[in-house]
Amino acid sequence: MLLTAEQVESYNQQGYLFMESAIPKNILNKLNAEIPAVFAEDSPRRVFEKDNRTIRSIYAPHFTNKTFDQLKSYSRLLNPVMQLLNNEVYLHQYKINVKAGLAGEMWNWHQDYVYWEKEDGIATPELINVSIYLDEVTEFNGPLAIIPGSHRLENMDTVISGSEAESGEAWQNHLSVDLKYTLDKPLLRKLVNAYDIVAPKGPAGSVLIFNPLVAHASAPNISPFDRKLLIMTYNAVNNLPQIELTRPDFLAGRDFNALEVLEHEEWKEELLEQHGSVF
Ligand code: 6CS
Ligand code: FE
Repeated sequence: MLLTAEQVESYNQQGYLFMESAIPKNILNKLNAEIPAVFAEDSPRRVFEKDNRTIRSIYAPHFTNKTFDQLKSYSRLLNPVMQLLNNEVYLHQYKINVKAGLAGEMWNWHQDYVYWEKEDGIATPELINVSIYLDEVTEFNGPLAIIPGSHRLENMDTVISGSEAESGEAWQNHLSVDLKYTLDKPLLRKLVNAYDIVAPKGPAGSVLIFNPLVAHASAPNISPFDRKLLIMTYNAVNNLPQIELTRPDFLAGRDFNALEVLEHEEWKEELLEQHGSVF
């Protein structure tokens, strides 16, 4: 499955592409069935909210789970990524942001690329974020908010806040509610006046692809329902980190081999069942 010319153009113009219910139900159920086991793993890959008991994110779920590992090569996701980057890719980062019901904190306005440039030495923004809505996303459970078109402003002035490592690991303020690189109010006022804000809502199984330079944020979750977003970040194979990576392998991938589209038999059959064809 490849994107249409209109979808490619829309992504290039807007910096994001929303595809409602793009993941077949059977595969979505397969992913969600793995969540309890992955959440139960005690590991530094499991990051908590400030309350130290609500899970904020799970990084690199594919390290220990075959289903999440297979997903990175799933044709419906990997083909459009290679099409948009016009390149082969490897996985730079993989996470599940939980945004738990009544407890999931906000994500301040930021660009993703500045973290991968400054902390992982990736020289160009030839990366793509592919997110899958594991839960329904509504206006109440903290949808990802995007300023469409902001990616075309290249790297915006970011505010660098917080010392390297007040407590714990240096990378904690790359992932917490107190982000290290954020966008300040005067710049955000300019951007929102020029481009507005969108927050694509939709059923579980929807896919949101977004550019690593697009300004985005999300509010706390005031609904009693989780808003789990699975996000895989692919990087072009000719855009490898230019430094000796210092962040953990669950934040900055070390396997630079180009990913191949794997038509997992059991997944194909399920597509057949669900959609009557594999497309
Ligand atoms: O530091 C990182 O790699 C992560 N931090 C943020 C705020 N977004 C990109 C990425 O997930
Ligand atoms: Fe982000």
